[in-house]
Amino acid sequence: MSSPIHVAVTGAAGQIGYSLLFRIASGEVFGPKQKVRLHLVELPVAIKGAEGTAMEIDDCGFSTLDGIDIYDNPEQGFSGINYALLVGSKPRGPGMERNDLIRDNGPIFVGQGKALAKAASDVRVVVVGNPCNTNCLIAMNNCRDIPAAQFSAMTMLDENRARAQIAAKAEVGVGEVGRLAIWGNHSSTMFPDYENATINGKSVTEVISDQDWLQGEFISTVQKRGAAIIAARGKSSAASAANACIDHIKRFREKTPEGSWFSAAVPSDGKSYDIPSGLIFSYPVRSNGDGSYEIVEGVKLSDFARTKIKSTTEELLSEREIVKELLC
Ligand code: NAX
Repeated sequence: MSSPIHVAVTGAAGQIGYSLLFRIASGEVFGPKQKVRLHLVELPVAIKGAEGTAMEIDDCGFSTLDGIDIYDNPEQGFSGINYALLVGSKPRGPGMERNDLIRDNGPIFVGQGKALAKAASDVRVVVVGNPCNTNCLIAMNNCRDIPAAQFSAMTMLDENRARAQIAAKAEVGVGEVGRLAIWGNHSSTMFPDYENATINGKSVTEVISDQDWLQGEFISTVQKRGAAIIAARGKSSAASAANACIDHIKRFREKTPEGSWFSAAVPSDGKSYDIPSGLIFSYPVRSNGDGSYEIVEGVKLSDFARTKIKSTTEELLSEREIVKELLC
Protein backbone atom coordinates (compact mmCIF):
# COMPACT_ATOMS: atom_id res chain seq x y z
CA MET A 1 0.00 0.00 0.00
CA SER A 2 1.20 3.56 -0.74
CA SER A 3 1.51 6.19 1.99
CA PRO A 4 -1.79 7.08 3.67
CA ILE A 5 -4.11 9.80 2.45
CA HIS A 6 -4.80 12.16 5.35
CA VAL A 7 -8.41 13.32 5.59
CA ALA A 8 -9.55 15.92 8.11
CA VAL A 9 -13.26 16.08 8.94
CA THR A 10 -14.51 19.00 11.02
CA GLY A 11 -17.71 18.47 12.99
CA ALA A 12 -16.60 14.86 13.35
CA ALA A 13 -18.91 14.23 16.34
CA GLY A 14 -21.97 15.49 14.48
CA GLN A 15 -24.65 13.66 12.53
CA ILE A 16 -22.95 13.86 9.13
CA GLY A 17 -19.59 12.95 10.66
CA TYR A 18 -21.15 9.80 12.07
CA SER A 19 -22.29 8.69 8.62
CA LEU A 20 -19.25 9.91 6.71
CA LEU A 21 -16.22 8.78 8.67
CA PHE A 22 -16.96 5.04 8.55
CA ARG A 23 -17.35 5.07 4.79
CA ILE A 24 -14.07 6.94 4.28
CA ALA A 25 -12.27 4.55 6.63
CA SER A 26 -13.76 1.52 4.84
CA GLY A 27 -11.93 2.16 1.58
CA GLU A 28 -15.06 3.13 -0.31
CA VAL A 29 -13.69 6.53 -1.34
CA PHE A 30 -10.01 5.96 -2.03
CA GLY A 31 -10.08 2.27 -2.88
CA PRO A 32 -9.22 -1.02 -1.17
CA LYS A 33 -5.46 -0.60 -1.61
CA GLN A 34 -5.16 2.91 -0.20
CA LYS A 35 -4.65 3.52 3.54
CA VAL A 36 -6.44 6.47 5.06
CA ARG A 37 -5.57 8.41 8.21
CA LEU A 38 -8.46 10.32 9.72
CA HIS A 39 -8.06 13.65 11.49
CA LEU A 40 -11.20 14.29 13.54
CA VAL A 41 -11.52 18.01 14.26
CA GLU A 42 -14.09 19.17 16.80
CA LEU A 43 -14.89 21.87 19.28
CA PRO A 44 -13.47 21.11 22.77
CA VAL A 45 -17.01 20.54 24.05
CA ALA A 46 -17.59 17.75 21.51
CA ILE A 47 -14.25 15.93 21.78
CA LYS A 48 -15.78 13.19 23.93
CA GLY A 49 -18.31 12.46 21.17
CA ALA A 50 -15.53 12.34 18.58
CA GLU A 51 -13.67 9.87 20.78
CA GLY A 52 -16.75 7.65 20.89
CA THR A 53 -17.06 7.72 17.10
CA ALA A 54 -13.34 6.90 16.78
CA MET A 55 -13.78 3.90 19.10
CA GLU A 56 -16.56 2.58 16.87
CA ILE A 57 -14.50 3.09 13.71
CA ASP A 58 -11.66 1.14 15.33
CA ASP A 59 -14.13 -1.60 16.17
CA CYS A 60 -15.01 -2.02 12.49
CA GLY A 61 -11.52 -3.40 11.82
CA PHE A 62 -11.14 -1.68 8.45
CA SER A 63 -7.91 -2.84 6.80
CA THR A 64 -7.67 0.48 4.93
CA LEU A 65 -7.57 2.55 8.13
CA ASP A 66 -4.09 3.76 9.05
CA GLY A 67 -5.27 5.42 12.26
CA ILE A 68 -7.37 8.18 13.79
CA ASP A 69 -6.19 11.37 15.48
CA ILE A 70 -8.52 13.74 17.31
CA TYR A 71 -7.98 17.49 17.57
CA ASP A 72 -9.71 20.45 19.13
CA ASN A 73 -7.39 22.82 17.26
CA PRO A 74 -7.84 23.19 13.48
CA GLU A 75 -4.23 24.15 12.78
CA GLN A 76 -3.00 20.93 14.37
CA GLY A 77 -5.85 18.97 12.83
CA PHE A 78 -5.05 20.21 9.32
CA SER A 79 -1.32 19.52 9.51
CA GLY A 80 -0.18 17.55 6.45
CA ILE A 81 -3.69 16.70 5.24
CA ASN A 82 -4.68 15.90 1.64
CA TYR A 83 -8.41 16.54 2.12
CA ALA A 84 -10.25 18.94 4.41
CA LEU A 85 -13.95 18.16 4.67
CA LEU A 86 -15.37 21.21 6.44
CA VAL A 87 -18.63 19.87 7.81
CA GLY A 88 -18.76 21.47 11.27
CA SER A 89 -20.73 24.66 11.63
CA LYS A 90 -23.44 26.06 13.82
CA PRO A 91 -26.92 24.84 12.87
CA ARG A 92 -29.72 27.34 12.31
CA GLY A 93 -31.62 27.81 15.59
CA PRO A 94 -35.38 28.39 15.98
CA GLY A 95 -36.46 31.72 14.51
CA MET A 96 -32.97 32.39 13.17
CA GLU A 97 -32.78 34.11 9.77
CA ARG A 98 -30.44 32.82 7.06
CA ASN A 99 -28.50 36.09 7.28
CA ASP A 100 -27.89 35.55 11.01
CA LEU A 101 -26.59 32.07 10.23
CA ILE A 102 -24.24 33.51 7.62
CA ARG A 103 -22.92 36.08 10.10
CA ASP A 104 -22.55 33.49 12.89
CA ASN A 105 -20.79 30.84 10.84
CA GLY A 106 -18.53 33.14 8.81
CA PRO A 107 -15.86 33.53 11.53
CA ILE A 108 -15.50 29.74 11.81
CA PHE A 109 -14.41 29.64 8.17
CA VAL A 110 -12.03 32.59 8.58
CA GLY A 111 -10.26 30.58 11.30
CA GLN A 112 -10.30 27.38 9.28
CA GLY A 113 -9.03 29.14 6.13
CA LYS A 114 -6.12 30.63 8.10
CA ALA A 115 -5.42 27.27 9.76
CA LEU A 116 -5.34 25.57 6.34
CA ALA A 117 -2.93 28.21 5.03
CA LYS A 118 -0.53 27.52 7.90
CA ALA A 119 -0.86 23.75 8.14
CA ALA A 120 -1.57 22.27 4.73
CA SER A 121 -0.35 22.73 1.17
CA ASP A 122 -1.51 20.12 -1.31
CA VAL A 123 -5.05 19.90 0.01
CA ARG A 124 -8.55 19.69 -1.55
CA VAL A 125 -11.08 21.55 0.54
CA VAL A 126 -14.75 20.53 0.42
CA VAL A 127 -17.23 22.67 2.34
CA VAL A 128 -20.44 21.03 3.52
CA GLY A 129 -21.33 23.20 6.55
CA ASN A 130 -24.00 25.71 5.67
CA PRO A 131 -24.28 28.19 4.09
CA CYS A 132 -21.72 26.12 2.22
CA ASN A 133 -21.10 28.32 -0.85
CA THR A 134 -20.41 31.44 1.18
CA ASN A 135 -18.49 29.55 3.88
CA CYS A 136 -16.28 28.14 1.13
CA LEU A 137 -15.74 31.66 -0.24
CA ILE A 138 -14.65 32.85 3.21
CA ALA A 139 -12.26 29.92 3.75
CA MET A 140 -10.76 30.37 0.27
CA ASN A 141 -10.24 34.10 0.76
CA ASN A 142 -8.46 33.46 4.04
CA CYS A 143 -6.19 30.86 2.50
CA ARG A 144 -4.62 32.54 -0.54
CA ASP A 145 -1.62 30.17 -0.61
CA ILE A 146 -3.76 27.25 -1.75
CA PRO A 147 -5.03 27.49 -5.36
CA ALA A 148 -8.69 28.55 -5.56
CA ALA A 149 -9.43 25.58 -7.83
CA GLN A 150 -8.81 23.30 -4.85
CA PHE A 151 -11.83 24.71 -3.01
CA SER A 152 -15.38 23.53 -3.62
CA ALA A 153 -18.72 23.40 -1.85
CA MET A 154 -21.18 20.55 -2.01
CA THR A 155 -24.29 20.61 -4.20
CA MET A 156 -24.14 16.90 -4.97
CA LEU A 157 -26.93 16.19 -2.50
CA ASP A 158 -29.17 18.51 -4.49
CA GLU A 159 -28.18 16.75 -7.70
CA ASN A 160 -28.89 13.33 -6.19
CA ARG A 161 -32.25 14.54 -4.90
CA ALA A 162 -33.14 15.94 -8.33
CA ARG A 163 -32.12 12.74 -10.14
CA ALA A 164 -34.21 10.67 -7.71
CA GLN A 165 -37.28 12.87 -8.33
CA ILE A 166 -36.92 12.69 -12.12
CA ALA A 167 -36.35 8.93 -12.01
CA ALA A 168 -39.49 8.39 -9.91
CA LYS A 169 -41.60 10.54 -12.22
CA ALA A 170 -40.31 8.80 -15.37
CA GLU A 171 -40.42 5.37 -13.69
CA VAL A 172 -36.80 4.61 -14.53
CA GLY A 173 -33.76 3.79 -12.41
CA VAL A 174 -31.85 6.73 -10.93
CA GLY A 175 -28.75 5.57 -12.81
CA GLU A 176 -30.56 6.27 -16.08
CA VAL A 177 -30.80 10.00 -15.28
CA GLY A 178 -27.70 11.96 -16.27
CA ARG A 179 -26.34 15.47 -16.78
CA LEU A 180 -28.50 16.99 -14.05
CA ALA A 181 -26.70 20.17 -13.09
CA ILE A 182 -27.51 22.26 -10.04
CA TRP A 183 -26.86 25.93 -10.72
CA GLY A 184 -26.02 28.50 -8.06
CA ASN A 185 -26.43 28.41 -4.32
CA HIS A 186 -27.09 25.41 -2.06
CA SER A 187 -30.29 27.02 -0.84
CA SER A 188 -33.92 27.29 -1.84
CA THR A 189 -32.91 29.46 -4.83
CA MET A 190 -30.82 26.76 -6.54
CA PHE A 191 -31.87 25.77 -10.05
CA PRO A 192 -31.98 22.02 -10.78
CA ASP A 193 -31.57 22.08 -14.56
CA TYR A 194 -33.94 19.47 -15.95
CA GLU A 195 -33.81 21.09 -19.40
CA ASN A 196 -30.33 19.76 -20.13
CA ALA A 197 -30.70 16.52 -18.18
CA THR A 198 -31.13 13.17 -19.88
CA ILE A 199 -32.85 9.84 -19.34
CA ASN A 200 -30.99 7.09 -21.15
CA GLY A 201 -29.51 9.73 -23.43
CA LYS A 202 -32.87 11.28 -24.33
CA SER A 203 -33.81 14.75 -23.15
CA VAL A 204 -35.84 14.70 -19.91
CA THR A 205 -38.42 16.97 -21.54
CA GLU A 206 -38.93 14.36 -24.30
CA VAL A 207 -39.64 11.66 -21.74
CA ILE A 208 -41.58 13.75 -19.19
CA SER A 209 -44.13 15.87 -21.03
CA ASP A 210 -45.64 17.36 -17.87
CA GLN A 211 -44.00 20.79 -18.14
CA ASP A 212 -46.02 22.16 -15.20
CA TRP A 213 -44.57 19.45 -12.96
CA LEU A 214 -41.03 20.11 -14.18
CA GLN A 215 -41.26 23.88 -13.74
CA GLY A 216 -43.25 23.71 -10.51
CA GLU A 217 -43.38 20.74 -8.18
CA PHE A 218 -40.09 19.22 -9.31
CA ILE A 219 -38.05 22.37 -8.71
CA SER A 220 -39.71 23.22 -5.43
CA THR A 221 -39.40 19.64 -4.11
CA VAL A 222 -35.65 19.70 -4.73
CA GLN A 223 -35.26 23.22 -3.35
CA LYS A 224 -37.19 22.41 -0.16
CA ARG A 225 -36.13 18.80 0.35
CA GLY A 226 -33.88 19.64 3.30
CA ALA A 227 -36.76 21.30 5.15
CA ALA A 228 -39.10 18.38 4.32
CA ILE A 229 -36.61 15.94 5.83
CA ILE A 230 -36.33 18.01 9.01
CA ALA A 231 -40.13 18.08 9.23
CA ALA A 232 -40.36 14.29 8.82
CA ARG A 233 -37.32 13.13 10.80
CA GLY A 234 -36.97 15.88 13.33
CA LYS A 235 -33.32 16.17 12.30
CA SER A 236 -31.56 17.41 9.17
CA SER A 237 -30.33 15.13 6.38
CA ALA A 238 -27.23 13.31 7.50
CA ALA A 239 -26.73 9.94 5.79
CA SER A 240 -27.72 11.36 2.40
CA ALA A 241 -25.43 14.35 2.96
CA ALA A 242 -22.52 12.06 3.86
CA ASN A 243 -23.30 9.95 0.80
CA ALA A 244 -23.25 13.04 -1.39
CA CYS A 245 -19.93 14.13 0.10
CA ILE A 246 -18.47 10.77 -0.88
CA ASP A 247 -19.93 11.12 -4.39
CA HIS A 248 -18.47 14.65 -4.61
CA ILE A 249 -14.94 13.47 -3.76
CA LYS A 250 -15.15 10.46 -6.08
CA ARG A 251 -16.55 12.41 -9.02
CA PHE A 252 -13.62 14.87 -8.76
CA ARG A 253 -11.08 12.04 -8.53
CA GLU A 254 -12.39 10.07 -11.52
CA LYS A 255 -12.28 11.29 -15.13
CA THR A 256 -15.81 12.28 -16.08
CA PRO A 257 -17.04 10.22 -19.04
CA GLU A 258 -17.29 12.09 -22.35
CA GLY A 259 -20.56 14.00 -22.70
CA SER A 260 -21.36 13.75 -19.00
CA TRP A 261 -21.07 16.18 -16.07
CA PHE A 262 -21.79 16.56 -12.37
CA SER A 263 -22.66 19.43 -10.02
CA ALA A 264 -20.26 21.21 -7.72
CA ALA A 265 -19.96 24.73 -6.40
CA VAL A 266 -16.58 26.06 -7.50
CA PRO A 267 -14.99 29.51 -7.84
CA SER A 268 -16.67 31.49 -10.62
CA ASP A 269 -14.25 32.72 -13.27
CA GLY A 270 -16.25 35.75 -14.43
CA LYS A 271 -16.51 34.27 -17.92
CA SER A 272 -18.84 31.31 -17.77
CA TYR A 273 -22.55 32.05 -18.20
CA ASP A 274 -22.20 35.73 -17.15
CA ILE A 275 -21.75 34.79 -13.50
CA PRO A 276 -19.62 37.48 -11.80
CA SER A 277 -16.22 36.36 -10.57
CA GLY A 278 -15.57 35.97 -6.86
CA LEU A 279 -18.46 33.65 -6.01
CA ILE A 280 -18.60 29.97 -5.18
CA PHE A 281 -21.19 28.96 -7.72
CA SER A 282 -22.61 25.55 -8.59
CA TYR A 283 -22.15 24.68 -12.27
CA PRO A 284 -22.03 21.56 -14.40
CA VAL A 285 -18.40 20.50 -14.10
CA ARG A 286 -16.23 17.82 -15.59
CA SER A 287 -13.17 16.27 -13.97
CA ASN A 288 -10.07 15.54 -16.01
CA GLY A 289 -9.19 12.74 -13.59
CA ASP A 290 -5.78 14.26 -12.81
CA GLY A 291 -6.88 16.61 -10.01
CA SER A 292 -8.07 19.32 -12.40
CA TYR A 293 -11.59 20.07 -13.58
CA GLU A 294 -13.42 22.36 -15.99
CA ILE A 295 -16.70 24.21 -15.87
CA VAL A 296 -18.70 22.75 -18.79
CA GLU A 297 -19.15 25.49 -21.37
CA GLY A 298 -21.85 25.84 -24.00
CA VAL A 299 -24.80 24.43 -22.04
CA LYS A 300 -27.93 25.91 -23.64
CA LEU A 301 -30.05 27.90 -21.20
CA SER A 302 -33.65 28.90 -21.87
CA ASP A 303 -35.08 32.23 -20.70
CA PHE A 304 -36.74 30.31 -17.85
CA ALA A 305 -33.39 28.85 -16.77
CA ARG A 306 -31.66 32.23 -17.06
CA THR A 307 -34.25 33.86 -14.81
CA LYS A 308 -33.76 31.16 -12.17
CA ILE A 309 -29.96 31.42 -12.42
CA LYS A 310 -30.17 35.20 -12.10
CA SER A 311 -32.09 34.91 -8.85
CA THR A 312 -29.66 32.43 -7.27
CA THR A 313 -26.74 34.62 -8.41
CA GLU A 314 -28.32 37.64 -6.72
CA GLU A 315 -28.68 35.66 -3.51
CA LEU A 316 -25.00 34.71 -3.57
CA LEU A 317 -24.01 38.32 -4.24
CA SER A 318 -26.07 39.45 -1.25
CA GLU A 319 -24.49 36.75 0.95
CA ARG A 320 -21.06 37.96 -0.17
CA GLU A 321 -22.04 41.50 0.79
CA ILE A 322 -22.99 40.34 4.30
CA VAL A 323 -19.57 38.74 4.87
CA LYS A 324 -17.45 41.25 2.95
CA GLU A 325 -15.38 42.17 6.06
CA LEU A 326 -14.36 38.51 6.34
CA LEU A 327 -12.93 38.36 2.82
CA CYS A 328 -9.35 39.51 2.41
P1 NAX B 1 -24.53 18.55 13.75
O1 NAX B 1 -25.06 19.72 14.53
O2 NAX B 1 -25.01 17.18 14.04
O3 NAX B 1 -22.95 18.53 13.90
C1 NAX B 1 -22.16 19.65 13.71
C2 NAX B 1 -20.87 19.40 14.44
O4 NAX B 1 -19.99 20.46 14.11
C3 NAX B 1 -21.02 19.41 15.98
O5 NAX B 1 -20.47 18.22 16.51
C4 NAX B 1 -20.23 20.64 16.41
O6 NAX B 1 -19.58 20.47 17.65
C5 NAX B 1 -19.24 20.77 15.26
N1 NAX B 1 -18.67 22.10 15.10
C6 NAX B 1 -19.29 23.31 15.17
N2 NAX B 1 -18.40 24.29 14.99
C7 NAX B 1 -17.20 23.70 14.76
C8 NAX B 1 -15.90 24.19 14.52
N3 NAX B 1 -15.63 25.50 14.51
N4 NAX B 1 -14.91 23.30 14.35
C9 NAX B 1 -15.13 21.98 14.39
N5 NAX B 1 -16.35 21.43 14.63
C10 NAX B 1 -17.36 22.30 14.82
O7 NAX B 1 -24.74 18.96 12.23
P2 NAX B 1 -24.75 18.00 10.95
O8 NAX B 1 -26.10 17.45 10.76
O9 NAX B 1 -23.60 17.06 11.01
O10 NAX B 1 -24.56 19.09 9.78
C11 NAX B 1 -23.34 19.79 9.63
C12 NAX B 1 -23.49 20.92 8.62
O11 NAX B 1 -23.85 20.39 7.35
C13 NAX B 1 -24.60 21.92 8.96
O12 NAX B 1 -24.10 23.22 8.71
C14 NAX B 1 -25.67 21.60 7.96
O13 NAX B 1 -26.52 22.70 7.70
C15 NAX B 1 -24.84 21.22 6.77
N6 NAX B 1 -25.52 20.48 5.70
C16 NAX B 1 -25.12 20.72 4.43
C17 NAX B 1 -25.66 20.05 3.35
C18 NAX B 1 -25.21 20.32 1.95
O14 NAX B 1 -25.80 19.74 1.03
N7 NAX B 1 -24.20 21.16 1.69
C19 NAX B 1 -26.75 19.08 3.54
C20 NAX B 1 -26.85 18.55 4.94
C21 NAX B 1 -26.59 19.55 6.01
O15 NAX B 1 -27.75 20.30 6.22
